[in-house]
Amino acid sequence: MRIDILTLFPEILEGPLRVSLLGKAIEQGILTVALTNIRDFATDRHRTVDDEPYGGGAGMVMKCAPLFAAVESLSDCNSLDRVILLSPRGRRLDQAIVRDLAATPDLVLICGRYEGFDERAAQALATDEISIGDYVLSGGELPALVLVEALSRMLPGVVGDFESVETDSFYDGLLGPPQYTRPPVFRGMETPEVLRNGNHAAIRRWRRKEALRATRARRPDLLVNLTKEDQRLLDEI
Ligand code: 9D3
Repeated sequence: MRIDILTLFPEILEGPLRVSLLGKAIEQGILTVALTNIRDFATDRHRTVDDEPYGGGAGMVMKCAPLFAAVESLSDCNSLDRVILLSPRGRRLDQAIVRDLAATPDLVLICGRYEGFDERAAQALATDEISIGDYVLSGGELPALVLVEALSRMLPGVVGDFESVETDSFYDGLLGPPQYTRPPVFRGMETPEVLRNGNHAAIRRWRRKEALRATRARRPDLLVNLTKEDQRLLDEI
């Protein structure tokens, strides 16, 4: 998969892209991420990328021309099939969107700054507008990173087999169960006996029940499509 990211602050993204699972995916060539500085496509003496909003008001708006030129410069290496604005006005990102985008061979992500984009960029340049949630950030760079990390985990070979099998087919759609590691007792606090006695059927059942308990308590909105067995486990609690 190839992702082009257009930003006024490529430095925000450079470090995180080099590290951990994401860094490895890029190093192994499973994922290619190319950063483009939008300012490189401003043509005036001051390399202007923003301007005052028509109609007045606080803040500045990102100009169309550098954005369009930056996107068009990618046409040799990117199909431009999906051009995504990271914007607080976008659809809120979720795993279904991540899954859909991960099936696209190449993406363009455009990070907003200031008060946002000229609406003509949203209309004529972008195919999608995505937000990562209802809180105010200073720009689209961290949201782009969130999206890239979520996408990278969907690519074959990025996440280990054990982890993906466990999370996708077993606990899918629920919060995870509580987890413990050594020592068995820490400051008087015990780990559940069932997790240490080697009865794998009992462990599976305990984990499913605790995943259901946590989901009902914290995220009841996620409790859909329950099996009869899930309903029975919930009734036991
Ligand atoms: C406080 C200014 N707001 C007036 C209604 C609009 C606004 C413009 C630009 C708010 C934030 C931003 C900068 N944010 C992003 O570019 C952004 C973002 C976000 O702030 N939250 C969640 N997802 C995203 S994606 C891009």
